[in-house]
Amino acid sequence: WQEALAPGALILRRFVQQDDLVLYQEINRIAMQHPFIHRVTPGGFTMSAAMTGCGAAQWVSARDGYLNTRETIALNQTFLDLAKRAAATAGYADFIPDSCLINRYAVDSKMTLHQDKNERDLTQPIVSISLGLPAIFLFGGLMRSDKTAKVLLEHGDVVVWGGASRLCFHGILPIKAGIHPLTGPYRFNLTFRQAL
Ligand code: MD3
Ligand code: FE
Repeated sequence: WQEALAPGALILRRFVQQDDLVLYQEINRIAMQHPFIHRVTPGGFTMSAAMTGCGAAQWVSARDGYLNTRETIALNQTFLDLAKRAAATAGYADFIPDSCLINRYAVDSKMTLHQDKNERDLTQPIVSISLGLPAIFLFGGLMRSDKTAKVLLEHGDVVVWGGASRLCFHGILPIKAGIHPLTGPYRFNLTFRQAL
């Protein structure tokens, strides 16, 4: 059950639904070692979504670029296998992620329009996994002012962002209140990247 969102962007609906419990447990295991933090943007704003992660490149209250001032947790095999399987399904057979960033959204948390361009090799895609409460994703163009499309991302959905979509502006509208059977009052998003 997959569809193209834009050139280079493929949504794999419910791709990880069967794996949701193990993913959620792994998120909690990571967060026990590295609690979720609210990052401060280059402009000085504290982000409403909290972040942790595993793998080589992690943000640690960074104002610019990836920072690595804490010992990182290895990318586990479950994460690696799912991310590689999703990328291969979308045509990226040689995706080798080295990092996973995990965002946690409570009610009203959002992510304003931005580009992901800190990764070294922008020919590598980003694989994103959504768990828990649904979100409305905003997907724009190569300029911030470009018109955006809205896409509903739900529990278990995976999106592979590569090619012409890799540098598109994107964001998340404020999360609506709700209780998800697995994650309670939160939405989680995992992004797999080859950052370094
Ligand atoms: C499109 N996260 O962590 S995931 C981020 O739901 C981020 O937490 C959002 O944007 C979230 O940087 C959106 C979907 C996503 C991730 C990376 C992209 C879409 C993308 C990179 C390029 C284009
Ligand atoms: Fe992003």
